[in-house]
Amino acid sequence: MKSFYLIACFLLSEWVINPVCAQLIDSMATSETKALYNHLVSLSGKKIMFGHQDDLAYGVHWKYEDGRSDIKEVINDFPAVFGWDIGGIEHGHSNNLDSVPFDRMKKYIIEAYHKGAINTISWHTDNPVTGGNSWDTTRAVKEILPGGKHHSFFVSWLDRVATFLNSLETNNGVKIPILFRPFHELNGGWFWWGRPYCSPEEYKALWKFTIEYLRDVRHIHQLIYVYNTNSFSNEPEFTERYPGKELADMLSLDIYQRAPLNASKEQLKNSSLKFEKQLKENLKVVVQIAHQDHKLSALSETGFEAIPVRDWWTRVLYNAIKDFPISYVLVWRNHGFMEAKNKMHYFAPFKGQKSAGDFKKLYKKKRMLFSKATKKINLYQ
Ligand code: BMA
Repeated sequence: MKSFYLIACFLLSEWVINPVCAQLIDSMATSETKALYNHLVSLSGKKIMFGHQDDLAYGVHWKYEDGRSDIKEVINDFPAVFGWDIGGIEHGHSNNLDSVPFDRMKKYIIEAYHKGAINTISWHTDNPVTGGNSWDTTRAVKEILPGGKHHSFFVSWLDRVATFLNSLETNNGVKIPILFRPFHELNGGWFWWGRPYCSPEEYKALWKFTIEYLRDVRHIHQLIYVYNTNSFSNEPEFTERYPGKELADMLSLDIYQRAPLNASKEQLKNSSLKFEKQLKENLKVVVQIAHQDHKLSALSETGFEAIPVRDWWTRVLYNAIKDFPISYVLVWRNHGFMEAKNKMHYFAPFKGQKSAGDFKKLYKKKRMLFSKATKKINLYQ
């Protein structure tokens, strides 16, 4: 059996995860979590799931209407991956930082599970030293590590995270597996846990403490841990803060295409070329390191705000990712009009949006998976 797997891997792609060596870092993971992980391992190199942040909660022109989804209104199917953010849970707030009520989020997460799809959670946590938000870059990491002045306060925050994650369960008491992506975009300079505000050792210590606290102290066994950087210039930048293969299950990248508002055709073309090039270069590093350490990989956040390019999905995004054995690609939230910035803020198409026709083409690609297909696979069994 082993040699069969090895040959199969070799034929597929040199970077596909080797199923013989792949193992969750939590040896006590629940059976549903193990099943999900095993499915992700066997789908690697064959399929890429499509994901969308806050998909069930709101869209560009609506909020909290049961059964709605901007994606569904374009392709008559839901995403295979649903992204959520629990920033605010650390205080026991009733809404997250983007004003999604946690009780609704919980309902959506359970709904997504029953759809046979996957849930992933990030945590835009406030700064535990100042009480400012994630973007308050006052140094804090050192202070919240064991021995630090704010350590026990930070642990009280982790307790709220643990309680929320543990509350995500079905009526039958099945704990819902979650791809958990804390302290994300770690090499950027915008969050308090970012590269300029802590040493690699401090970041790694924060990661290790968090994982061990949730897993070994709070006995949460339904998490798949996702290490995440923003786009990077070279491999050392990607691996500098990597906590090691005993402490992550999936390696992932966040990268966005950007262009000036009302960019000319020429500017859009150039920005697409630049984005595609960087995305490919970065993914190559991510999947190589993932392969080497027998980890899954993903494009955990991407998009082009307000999708100004009609055929962006197939010509730019799909072209760039199709040859990489990533588990999923997730686009960020469809907030709609942002008054403070006087611009539209959305990353998935909606009915009538310029790129909706091209998104239907993406939906038809054999390599892409949405929720009707994942339901058939039975990811949790
Ligand atoms: C950013 C923007 C913000 C939001 C944050 C967390 O990319 O969408 O509006 O608050 O993510 O979801």
